[in-house]
Amino acid sequence: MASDPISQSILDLLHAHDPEAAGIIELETRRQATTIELIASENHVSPAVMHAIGTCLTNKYAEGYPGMRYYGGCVHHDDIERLAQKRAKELFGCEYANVQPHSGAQANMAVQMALLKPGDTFASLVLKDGGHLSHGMKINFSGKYFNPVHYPLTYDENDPNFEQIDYDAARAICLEHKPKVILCGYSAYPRTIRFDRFREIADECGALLMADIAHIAGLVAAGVHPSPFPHAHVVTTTTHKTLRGPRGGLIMTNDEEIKKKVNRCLFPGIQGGPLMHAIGAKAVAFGEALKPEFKTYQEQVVKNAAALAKALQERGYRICSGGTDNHLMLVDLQTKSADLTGTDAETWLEAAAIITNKNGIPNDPRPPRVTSGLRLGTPCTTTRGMKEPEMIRIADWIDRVLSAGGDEAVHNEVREEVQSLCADFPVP
Ligand code: DSN
Repeated sequence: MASDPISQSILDLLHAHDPEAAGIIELETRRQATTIELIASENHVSPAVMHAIGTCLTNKYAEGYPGMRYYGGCVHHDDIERLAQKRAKELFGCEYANVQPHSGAQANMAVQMALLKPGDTFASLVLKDGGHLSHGMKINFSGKYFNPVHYPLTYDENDPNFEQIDYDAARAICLEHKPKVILCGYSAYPRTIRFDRFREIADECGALLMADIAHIAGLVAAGVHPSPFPHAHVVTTTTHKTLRGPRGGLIMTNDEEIKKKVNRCLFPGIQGGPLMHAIGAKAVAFGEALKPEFKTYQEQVVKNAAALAKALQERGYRICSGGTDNHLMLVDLQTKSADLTGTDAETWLEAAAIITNKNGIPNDPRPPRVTSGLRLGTPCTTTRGMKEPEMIRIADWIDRVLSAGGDEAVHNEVREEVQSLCADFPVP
């Protein structure tokens, strides 16, 4: 039941060849079609991107970079990688792009290895406030081999910037610790990032500015969030979140010396053969993102997030920082019921065909496996063509499920309604 005929014929072929694997993939196709996906870091790619990643480009070793490979037979691989680079540079308005990172974490690792020596200090937002594992978590490479110091959010409820980046405190911490790199860009931060402000701080303390725009890349490409260029010295991203490409990473810079170091650190520093099928699909996705429809899509992503946040607020849920400027929001479940945890909310909503992820909220009293929050995002629902009226229905379903607790009858009732909406808004 894939929604385009080519995907269906590929599934049919797979069924004839390997029914066991095909059966599992078919079930996942059905799961995606019949649930509402609110995980902020996911998206539904176009059939063109989906097919590009399933091509013969996967057959080839192409270690090295275009024109400088360690294997013969790379002529078309050079062309597809150059095309992906050219489109990435046009999309983000920068001089150099490395399209080879297998993921955002690999991209971050390559940049950190390029700009820092073991033991060097860098500044970032801590994971529990919305950062990422690769931004200095103690058991991640970034926290083991380097010395992260963390800048805070504003934790004073009476401050108009409550739960937003405290730029003055960030400046003070950076001036005190003199990090070599300041890292901005986050995984669970609903507000606009002031790249210009971070660059001022970086200049003042002699640091380089690194922006990880994995979550907001699509918004940046479409001009609905300020660009990290020209402020950041180096920018990393994933390609599969709001950017709506295949799973993978991307590194960009305007600085030739940084480009050289980063390229060497990525290959041969931490990666071997690039995933050329993913690079082919990145080229296709970047081509889509250069079209005017992509801007309209991203504008709607932001409008939908605002509508969902407002509808939840009207139903008694506190949205951290008071709202959202981008594609995601953090819902403080404690304001609905003191006993309600992120784990329960995620489980009950999944039973009702609404897929979310539990997420810590700033100053969360509960541990990360439990949490007091949900992170919700609108990239997937918007890709399916849903707009503000559907966001209000979704808020209503969320409230019904969470108010009913573990009541299975309510889960079943809501699931039927959700599935009926899904049928009207097919996955591409
Ligand atoms: N795991 C991703 C997310 O969900 O935000 C970050 O890489």
